[in-house]
Amino acid sequence: MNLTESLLHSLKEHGARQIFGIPGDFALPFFRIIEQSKILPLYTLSHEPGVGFAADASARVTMSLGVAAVTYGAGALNMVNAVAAAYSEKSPVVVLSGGPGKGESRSGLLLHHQAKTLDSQLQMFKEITCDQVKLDDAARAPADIARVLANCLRNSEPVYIEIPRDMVALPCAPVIRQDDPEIDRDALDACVDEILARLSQATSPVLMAGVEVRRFGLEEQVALLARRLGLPVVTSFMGRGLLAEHDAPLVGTYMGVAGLPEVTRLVEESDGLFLLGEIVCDTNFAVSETKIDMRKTIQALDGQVTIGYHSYAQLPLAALVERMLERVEVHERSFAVVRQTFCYNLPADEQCIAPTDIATAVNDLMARHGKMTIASDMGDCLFTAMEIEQTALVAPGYYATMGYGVPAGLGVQAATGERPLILVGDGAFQMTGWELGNCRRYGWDPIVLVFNNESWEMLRTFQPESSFNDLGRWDFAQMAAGLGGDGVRVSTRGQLKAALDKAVATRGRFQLIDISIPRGVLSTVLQRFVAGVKRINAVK
Ligand code: TPW
Ligand code: MG
Repeated sequence: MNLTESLLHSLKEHGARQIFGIPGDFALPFFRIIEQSKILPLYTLSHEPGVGFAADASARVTMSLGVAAVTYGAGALNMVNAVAAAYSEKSPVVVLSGGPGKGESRSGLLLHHQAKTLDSQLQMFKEITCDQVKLDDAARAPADIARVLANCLRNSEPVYIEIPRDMVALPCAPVIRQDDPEIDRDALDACVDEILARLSQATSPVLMAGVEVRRFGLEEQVALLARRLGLPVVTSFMGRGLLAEHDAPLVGTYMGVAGLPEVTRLVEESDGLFLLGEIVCDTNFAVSETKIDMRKTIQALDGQVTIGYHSYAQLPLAALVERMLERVEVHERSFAVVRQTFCYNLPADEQCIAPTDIATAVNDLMARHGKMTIASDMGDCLFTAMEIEQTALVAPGYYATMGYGVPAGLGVQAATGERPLILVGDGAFQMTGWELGNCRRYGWDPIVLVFNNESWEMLRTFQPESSFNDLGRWDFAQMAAGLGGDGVRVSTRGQLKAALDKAVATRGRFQLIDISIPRGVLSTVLQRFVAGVKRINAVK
């Protein structure tokens, strides 16, 4: 076995299902081994941000490693934003980068793709990954790979592996997977005692489920725990889509001033808020008029539990949930939860289309044809997704990068084989929409809804006086044919309905619906968000 094969087998053993990538001269040798060894399928895309986003989405949707393979410098540095997004939203992406051979590094010449020093790239990725290795020693490589991949899964954060191009084919031993570290059972029990006592003293406890619940594959256990404890469950904006396929007492999505008042009240008035795997960030929590006192909550995140003013270190979420389930008596409490309601039955009339109509049309579609996984970009499309019934969702709800939606949808279809629904604004489509051109080669056929308001509308909402937010009309429907798919432009609700029906019925080619939305027309959720933010800012 050579070094690259040893790495590929280990990636597969740790849960990777495929590799997304773009080669370059520093990466050609290891790409050759990826292709010839057939250990993992390789999907090449067109631009490195797309590679990073596809790998990130595949990690999120399969709850295991996503792999992004690139060349040194121009390739890897093109992917910094996507990896930063994965880091901040806790997606376990493995960056595989080619690198200068050991011999070349000593040549004394500057090498092409080199930024400042030969290690500049490694230094940059240190900032946005939880562990790194340069595989420049074949004897040490198996232990290094085992450590890095274990950390990737344990922390659910990206890692960086650089392969000098003259190392790829050296003989190498297989990687032996690391055992998980021992857990301090006494600390775990003390922690569980304290949490259960707090929750039972509270008059209105609430469980808020965050992305770590999905990253660590705990949705079923958390749904069961909530039922046993009789706790209503909410997700955050970032956690939207969690527990959608599980029997949890799910009330809705907490969005402070932008959310439904009953969900906002439930969370903000709770005297026992249990944040399970929740990223404590502004998009999840800053949009509130009543500031939540984090010191009064119970927070389990990043392998530690914080209760009030003290913390228990090194308690992984899975161990915590498992122990809580063992400790809570087996009978399940039934209690009434008021669930969010959604709109159905879009009239097939001549009216122009508002974002909320798209949510209704998607609800109709899923009611008839079954639920689909949604990949959404940043923009009003993501706020509109909050008006779509609970279904699996991958989206950059916290880091909020544009360009995510299309490549994420491709990542979802590659990883699961299932046809996704992609929601994307015209501005974001301009960034990464071209990646759809790769669908034909691989047989992917996503349904793509472009929210085309000829505008950076979210920005206009906050600063209406700036005309630089006008984008002009791009005819995305026309472009679809050139990219190997079918495109149609719609501007009335009747046309939207008909186009969606046709898209669902047509398999084998991507289906793009370019939806004209008048400028200034926002989803109901984004309207509430903007009004709320303006209210909060007026008080400050
Ligand atoms: C990579 C900043 C946030 S929202 C937005 C911009 C430019 C406008 C989005 O326009 P789009 O959607 O896609 O047409 P909509 O509904 O608002 O009309 N660069 C990156 N990420 C972000 N978030 C920005 C800039 C931004
Ligand atoms: Mg737009």
